[in-house]
Amino acid sequence: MAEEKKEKAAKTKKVADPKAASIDTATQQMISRAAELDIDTIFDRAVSMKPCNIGNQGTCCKNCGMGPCRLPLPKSGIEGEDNRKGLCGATANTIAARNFIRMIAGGAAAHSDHGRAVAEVFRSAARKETDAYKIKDIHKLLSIAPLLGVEIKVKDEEGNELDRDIDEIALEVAEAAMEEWGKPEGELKYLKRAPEALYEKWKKFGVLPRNIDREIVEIMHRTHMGVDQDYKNLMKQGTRAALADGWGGSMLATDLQDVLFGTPYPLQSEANLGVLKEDHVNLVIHGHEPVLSEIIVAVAQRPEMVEYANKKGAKGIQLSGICCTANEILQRHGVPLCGTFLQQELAIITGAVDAMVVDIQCIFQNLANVAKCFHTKLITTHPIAKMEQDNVIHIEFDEHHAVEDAERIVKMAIDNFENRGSEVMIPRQKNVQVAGFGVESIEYHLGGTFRGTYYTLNDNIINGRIRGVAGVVGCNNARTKHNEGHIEVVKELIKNDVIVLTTGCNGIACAMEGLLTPETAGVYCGPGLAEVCETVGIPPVLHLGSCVDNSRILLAATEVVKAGGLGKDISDLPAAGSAPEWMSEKAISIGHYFVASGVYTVFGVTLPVSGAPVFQKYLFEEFEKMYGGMWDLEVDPILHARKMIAHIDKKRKALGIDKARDRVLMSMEDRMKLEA
Ligand code: SF4
Ligand code: MSK
Repeated sequence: MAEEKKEKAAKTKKVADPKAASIDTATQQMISRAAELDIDTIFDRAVSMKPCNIGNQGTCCKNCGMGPCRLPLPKSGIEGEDNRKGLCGATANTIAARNFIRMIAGGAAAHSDHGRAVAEVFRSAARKETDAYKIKDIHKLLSIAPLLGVEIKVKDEEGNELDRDIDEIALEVAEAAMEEWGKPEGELKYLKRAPEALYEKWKKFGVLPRNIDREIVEIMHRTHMGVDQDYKNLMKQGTRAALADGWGGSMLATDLQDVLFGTPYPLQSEANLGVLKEDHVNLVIHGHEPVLSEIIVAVAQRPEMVEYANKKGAKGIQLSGICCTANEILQRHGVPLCGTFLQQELAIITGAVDAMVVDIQCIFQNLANVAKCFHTKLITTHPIAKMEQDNVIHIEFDEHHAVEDAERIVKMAIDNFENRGSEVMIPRQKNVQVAGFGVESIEYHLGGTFRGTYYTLNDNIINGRIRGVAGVVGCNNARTKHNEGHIEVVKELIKNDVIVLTTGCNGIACAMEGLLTPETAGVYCGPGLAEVCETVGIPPVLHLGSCVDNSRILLAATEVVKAGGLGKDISDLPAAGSAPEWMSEKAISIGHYFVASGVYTVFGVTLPVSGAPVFQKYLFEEFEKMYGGMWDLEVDPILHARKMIAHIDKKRKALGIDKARDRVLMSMEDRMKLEA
């Protein structure tokens, strides 16, 4: 009977259509291979399991044992008073706002805890408790020290200013940074890095974050049954926590990583599953924190390790990455990107991955089930991120024995090379990319050695060659076609002379598509942007790193404000934000700190607020009156990009620089569609 049932289930099992699942041919190929091998992937699960409609609308509350209370929007809509209530009387607005800010708390916690882990390693390095990490970028250390209240000069007895000892500065920076997570009073120190007008807005609306942890804890308190019941007041706390992420935890993570591991500068690499090599040991690194992967990169390059791999019959060791750990080691070492979030199972299905090492965030539990079908060793490394399956090896990483941990992992991958099955299938697709941009390199490339500022970028925005700036970031989402939204949005933007700053999986998608090369400019860009890119030799899509590196976008926008001519606040800039295929709570936190920093931010796929129209209106319209930025949702990628362009044009008009552009690229019909 059981066998019969199994057979029936196998016959009725829904499998993904590769062409409908992804625009990427390597991904399509591997989805087909998974089906041939009868291995279940996220693409199959997405076609066999529908999302919950009420959760999707944001109006399911399970914050107490009397629920879940489910408040779907009636099919006919709401006419007159909205009488929907949970058992306790919570309205749809309250429930949706609570759920929304709990997502912000989840995202801010993930980014900020990542930042804290880096700060702890930084402190160990500053205290000389570990030999594995050293301060690499002294210049950056000296630039952030004063922002954290650490003096970089001392006065001698005669009043002469002398340089302070670097180790002393590093230790004080480490301690000052750690304080930001839990200091008992005051506000986050980095908030003053924002344009003054923006800081004053935050102050006026009472959303200056006090410390990072407190804002997250307070969300959990306020959203507990029977506490905060006003969606506006709930969002005030959501705003505080999101700002504590963007201008706190994430920004500290980026800065301390740059000081420890080096500030990225542009370099060349490759992207997509085709970076795996059949005759090499393939070690794939996946997750978010670069503290372990940095050491793995160093260990894997050691001649004795390469020799060991040769002895085992491999030509060398090929490191590659998935998700944001990948972006971290790409931007500092040129390690190629193996794929985006949705390609993690597919990498193992090539049969060529000897070991996959994961740290935190965005890791599918199903990796363990897929790894079981192959020789791949799956290694978890973080005490807060383990898996229950028995084929998973846990090597707990610690900065005090970082090198030994990395050596064990690299050796394990090498030793496993000989266990590969004969059925290896690596797609050939890969593309060249230039990545590793940041606030400093944009200044250099678009400002030049003499000026070293953002004036040239501003000039090009003012004269209209560059119509505006877009930050396009975020995940893949299995509820929509893999990479389609990312690529169509970005192509539409650059076609209309909007320069794109990218991070996260959008950066990986663009790299796979070949959009991260200077040559792309001549193919896909409007004439203005193409001219600028060709003159300075940069791609029209600048890869700024991982999810925490969205803080680089905030700082780049601040530099543009400072350079002058484009208003006094980030909200004055002809700029917009986007996450076409978001899925993670971190994306909601990022989206909200962009909005609260003055950026019009459009999400694709879905947004869990549609079941509470009043709350949605608050986010989509009323936020603009306070912070200058607001949320939007647009599923169609072309309309998504065009809404961003329309906002950029609105800002150009307000600045009086709309006349500089004589080309009208959107037809009246297009505009009417947008206004409808
Ligand atoms: Fe229902 Fe109120 Fe409990 Fe939420 S808090 S589950 S709305 S009774
Ligand atoms: S990895 S958070 S899927 S961008 Fe940062 Fe990609 Fe989103 Fe994870």
